[in-house]
Formats: sequence, structure tokens, C-alpha cells
Amino acid sequence: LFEYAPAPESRAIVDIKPSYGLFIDGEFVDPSDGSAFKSVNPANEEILAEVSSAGQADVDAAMTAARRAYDKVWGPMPGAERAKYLFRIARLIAERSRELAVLESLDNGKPIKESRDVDLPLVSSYFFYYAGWADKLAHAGFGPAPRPLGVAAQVIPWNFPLLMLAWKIAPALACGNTVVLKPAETTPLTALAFAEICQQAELPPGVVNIITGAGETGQTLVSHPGAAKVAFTGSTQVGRQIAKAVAGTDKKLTLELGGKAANIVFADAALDQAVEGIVNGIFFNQGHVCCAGSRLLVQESVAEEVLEKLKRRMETLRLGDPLDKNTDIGAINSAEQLARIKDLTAAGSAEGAQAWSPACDIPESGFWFAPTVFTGVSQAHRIAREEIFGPVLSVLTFRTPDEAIAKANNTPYGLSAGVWTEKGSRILWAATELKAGVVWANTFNKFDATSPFGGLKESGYGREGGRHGLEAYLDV
Ligand code: TXE
Repeated sequence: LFEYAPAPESRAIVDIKPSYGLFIDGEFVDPSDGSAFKSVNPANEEILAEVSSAGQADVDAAMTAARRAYDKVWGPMPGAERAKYLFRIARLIAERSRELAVLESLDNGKPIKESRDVDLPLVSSYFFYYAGWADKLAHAGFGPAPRPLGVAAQVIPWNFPLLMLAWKIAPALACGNTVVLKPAETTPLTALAFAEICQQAELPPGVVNIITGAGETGQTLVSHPGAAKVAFTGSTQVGRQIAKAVAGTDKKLTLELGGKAANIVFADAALDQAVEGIVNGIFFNQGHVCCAGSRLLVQESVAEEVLEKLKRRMETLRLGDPLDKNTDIGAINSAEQLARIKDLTAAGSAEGAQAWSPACDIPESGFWFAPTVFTGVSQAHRIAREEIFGPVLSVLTFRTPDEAIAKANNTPYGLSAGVWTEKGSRILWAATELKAGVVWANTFNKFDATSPFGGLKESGYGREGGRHGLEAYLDV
């Protein structure tokens, strides 16, 4: 069950078609007005495929199919039957995981060792986990007969394309909802591969619909009167627009937005381990992580030592071809995202902070940014306040534990935080004081299907994962 298909991680194991239709009612169909866009490999700017752009008529068709499937098939189906389909999907993902990992790395730019060893195992684990809940909802503590909501409209970002799909689709289907999901325009290919997996699993038509397109398609989808539920992961700015679009309707809403997490290193921490956690916290997935440890708060007495160790460690990071198993830092997902990173780092230098990067060869084509650490950062600097969403760390120092907590909480975001200390009581204290949905202790960026994940403050509301994740898709 849990054997991941052994295959070489090479381009040759994926079969990318020249063009893709929209996945509506169990079939790939052409968009009504024939419009399309291109999906590009960010590591070399190669065009991977032409992908359809869904307009109002296509969104209507997907919503109609999802509603029909909800009323006639999926809603009335016993949980134990739904579980069988979800287990089948989970197994198919596991079996095809090497191929999906390569496709994810090609479309997104992330290193293969991350898509292969982190993303894909997690993707299937969320389907396995929620498959297990499908026949146990009456025993989940929600009362005897929790009901599904109906059709869920789901919009996801480009940083963990298939994993965000799993976080959205697995609990929705387990609870008896049907879905229309829109992947991000820069990373549509693994969602389309997932549509093929739905066909392979013989999932009833209309239960899952995948429509591709840009922000306008997303807007049409979340505003559709047929959607009983809207789930969004993406920027805080778009999250606000969606909250406005949904306000005054009967739609339920969950939002998972940006972050500016503090990774706090106390003087008593195991410093070498902490340095690994700092590196993982900010350079994992090129820093395209909503819960990235983008602010290092280090206790003054060890700041110099930690920075020295961090720089030595950064000198060993290998930037380059995402399909090379030795690559640590892949490509930035798009030209737009690269421009945002450059903009904010330029602001950091202009405001007086000092940037440092290890020497590394930047490939000639594609979108790249060297791992960077900023020192001399003050809390007022933009690089200490705004989400950079790139491989850029801002370092601040503190003297006392109270000061660390105050600085960590000095942000409009509240998604995650990390604490490095050998003192157990300090971990428990910090976990209650930090205003963040997730607090990691002596680790960072750890995910698990059994644990709820989600934000406080401007990082959004609602939880995904674990038993709590079911609440987003049920009337309890
Ligand atoms: O996000 P958008 P972008 C942050 C990160 C990044 C910034 C911008 O700081 O630099 O956002 O990234 C769809 N109605 N995060 O511009 O636009 C869009 O098509 C409905 C954090 O890529 O929010 C895509 O599918 N949908 C974040 C999805 O929203 C709309 C992950 C996300 O794109 C829409 C990504 C609209 N009006 C970026 N406009 C995280 N929390 O992990 C766009 N979309």
C-alpha cells in the first residue's frame, strides 16, 4: 500500500500532452470560447503545454455537473462507499508518485527531492487519512448526522500545487461534497494529472471538476451562486477580495493566506540543529511557503555564532536544475514572483539592512534567486513586515524571552512560528504566548495529515487537516 513506485526521476517518465481541456463531468472538454494560456517550466522557460482558460459558461457547466453529482450520486452515497473511491485515489497517487513528482518539479520549479520525498508522500497521505473518516463522520463528535454542504468552489496557489489540491479535495469528498477546483495559472499540470487519476479510479462523473484559468476564472468560480462553500489558499489581498465577494451570501468560507513567521533561537538551543531548522524554515521550496520561517529571531548572546554557522551552511546549498537529485534550491515559480522578491530585497537594502548570499552560479535562462540573509534589520523595515515568499531571511535579535515573543507577535500575520530551546517549559510557555496557528518546537515546516493547520489574524481562518479539517465541509 505504501510502496512508492521506483522509477528514475527523469523528464522521460512524464507524458505531457501538447494541450489540455477542462475536466468537467468526468471528461476533458474544450473551453466554450477556445481561449488558452501556456504553462512554462520556470527553470528554463520552456513551454510545457497549452492549457484551457475557463470562462463563465465553463464555470456554469462545471457547477451544474458538480450539483448533479452531489444530488444524485455522491451526497446520497454511504460513507463506506465514498471511502473506497478515496482509498483508490490515494493508492493511485502513491503508485504514480515518481511521475507526479517529476511533473510537479517541471511545472513549479521545486527540487525533485522535495516533490518526491515531501509533497507526494503527503499528498497520498491526506487522501488515505480522509478516506478513513468517510464512514466515521457520525462518530467524529459533530453530533449523530453531520451533513455535507453541497458543491465546494476551491481555489489554490502554485507553491504546493498537488498538496494544496489534496488539502482541499480529500476532506470535501470524504464529507460527501462535490468540488470544482481551480489550480493556479502557473502550475496547472498536476491538477490535470489528478483529473486523469479520478478517471482511472472511476470516480462518478461530476464529483471532481478541475477548471483552469487565471484570477478572473477564480473570481467567477467563488462568486457562483451554486457554490455552498468557498475554500481559498493564496495571497491576503485576494483573500480579502474573496471575503467581500462571499459576504452577504449563504456560502461558508475558509481562507489560508500569507504569513511572516518568526523562527526563535534561544541561547540554550542545540545550535547546529537550530541552523538546520533555520535553513529548512526559509529555503525549503525556495521560501515559497506561507508558513516559512522568514524572520529569524536569535538571542543576542549567540547571534554571531549562529550567523557564522548559518553562512557556512548556506555555502553548501546547491542551486540549479530542479530534476537533479542533489539540488537544494530550485527555480522561482514565475517572472512575476521573481520581480516581487527583487522589489522587496531592494527595499531592504535601501532601508539600510545588509544582504549576504553565498557565491553561486545562476543559470542563464529561467527564474532564479540566490539564498539571501539580511542582517541589520529593524522591525520597521519592509523585509521584516511583508511576506517576501522567496529564499530571503531577515535576522533580528532579542535579549529576553519576553522580547522574543513581543517581536514575534509584532506582525499582522499569525500562521506559524518556531522555537529552538532545550528547555521544555519554555516551549510550552512560548506555544501559548505566540499568536500563531502552528508553533513548531525544535523543528520547522513539519506537516501531518492528522494535524489541523491554519492561521490567526490576517493569515485567515478555518483549519485544514485532522479532524478539525472536516468542520470546513460539514454542517455540524
Ligand atoms: O497569489 P494569488 P499570487 C502570497 C505571496 C505571493 C503573493 C502573490 O506573498 O508573493 O501572495 O502571489 C487565484 N478571485 N501567496 O499573485 O493571486 C489565482 O489564480 C479568485 C501566499 O500568485 O492570491 C491562484 O489560483 N481567485 C500563498 C490563487 O488565487 C483569484 C500562496 C492564488 O493567487 C483571484 C500564494 C480572484 N480575484 C501566494 N485572483 C499562501 N498562503 O501559501 C487570483 N486568484
